[in-house]
Amino acid sequence: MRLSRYFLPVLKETPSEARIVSHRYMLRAGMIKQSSAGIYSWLPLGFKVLKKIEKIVHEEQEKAGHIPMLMPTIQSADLWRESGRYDDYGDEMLRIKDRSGRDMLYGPTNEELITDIFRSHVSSYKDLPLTLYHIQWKFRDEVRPRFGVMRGREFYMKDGYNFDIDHDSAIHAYNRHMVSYLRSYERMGLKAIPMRADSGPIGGEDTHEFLVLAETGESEVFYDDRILDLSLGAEAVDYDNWDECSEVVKKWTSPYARTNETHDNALFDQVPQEHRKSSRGIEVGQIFYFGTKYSDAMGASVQNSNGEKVSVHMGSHGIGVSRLVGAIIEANHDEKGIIWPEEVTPFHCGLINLRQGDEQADLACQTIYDSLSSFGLEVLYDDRDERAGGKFSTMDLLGLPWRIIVGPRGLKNGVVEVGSRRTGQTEEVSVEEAVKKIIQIYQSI
Ligand code: 5CA
Repeated sequence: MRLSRYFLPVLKETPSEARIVSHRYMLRAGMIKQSSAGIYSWLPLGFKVLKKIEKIVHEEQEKAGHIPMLMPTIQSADLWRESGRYDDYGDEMLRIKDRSGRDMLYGPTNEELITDIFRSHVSSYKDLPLTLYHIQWKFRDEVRPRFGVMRGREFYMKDGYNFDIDHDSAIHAYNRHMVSYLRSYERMGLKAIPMRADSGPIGGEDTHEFLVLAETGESEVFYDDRILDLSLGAEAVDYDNWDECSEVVKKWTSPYARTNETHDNALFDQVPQEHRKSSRGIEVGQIFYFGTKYSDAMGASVQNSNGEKVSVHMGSHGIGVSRLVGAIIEANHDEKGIIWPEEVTPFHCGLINLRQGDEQADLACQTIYDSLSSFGLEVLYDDRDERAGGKFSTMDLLGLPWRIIVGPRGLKNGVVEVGSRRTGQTEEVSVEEAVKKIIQIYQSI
């Protein structure tokens, strides 16, 4: 993409309403624009990142055997009356009347809708286990929408729902979700810690939140810092294997890690003092097992192998897709701007032409642009007729992990500069080597 043809409304001034760094940078880098409190338009650059995160989530869910679908944003109140949550949910639910006076609502989550789909079509244990999920906009009329996309009123969420014949099978689904979530966050370059949490209005006993440590996080967290040494890495986990999934979950849930809602001082005191840490965190996902809460209330049952009718065991599992954009920035930035991890960067490489209109420089840039593009890499080419300083600071703000700088002086010596946004390290190499280097970096991911 040529910057001269893109829509990238970069702000020079720091917007005064933005109190945390991710919100500031998202506004300044032209990623989002507020439309009303807690509701945002995703401008082209922000939209690209949102889609990259969504893609990772889809890929990891499908690997775990979970099936994608799409449910509507607007739901009928009748289903929520069946579960009893229409009254319980309170002012956070946006309630709407259609032209015939029927009560509708903008979905804050989808347990009722999915349970209705399930009970309409599934009646035998032979169709289980089943996990369906979608990625869809949600609305919660938060008392205090703030921090940009971190606590929005309208936000993009992956929510998945498992249906299982018994407790054991549902726990396997819970474990599969934990593993696939850990995998997803790792791919986004994030360290997210599963923490025992409180289930709130969703209900149920077993629940973990996934928290990314950040000073600006809204949750207070307590943990044994040895959990930070854990990573899934390349470890293969067979999602169909109960024991394997359970082992991973045991490993990740053994060190003490809790949010303030479930924090237990006596237990925490048993962690050696040098490993006892408390800080703040951003909740980027939560998984729940709630047994037969919704299936009992809404009559979602199947025949088991003895021909008896039993309520299915369920859980629901959410990832804050739009919140993740902010969380990734909170975890990856410096005073100049964002530093995108390679997996979610909106463009793979920035290209700066120091002397637009110089025949050699223009030609070298075009060669680099075409070569990287033909490998399927996305390049943001700053081809504007602007001073170098302005181009550098825009690139720093946008945070593309790699950049190539092309100027007439370097070209005279047969070199261009390749630089890493994260380390600031640069090297001078030929045009061909620069292209090769960027391709190699992305091939290794
Ligand atoms: N039904 C369950 C699981 S699908 C559920 O709704 N869980 S949740 O309430 O924990 O939401 C899932 C994730 O959505 C949260 O972990 C958080 O990352 C994200 N989220 C929740 N509220 C907001 C909000 N107001 N703005 C942005 N993201 C949010």
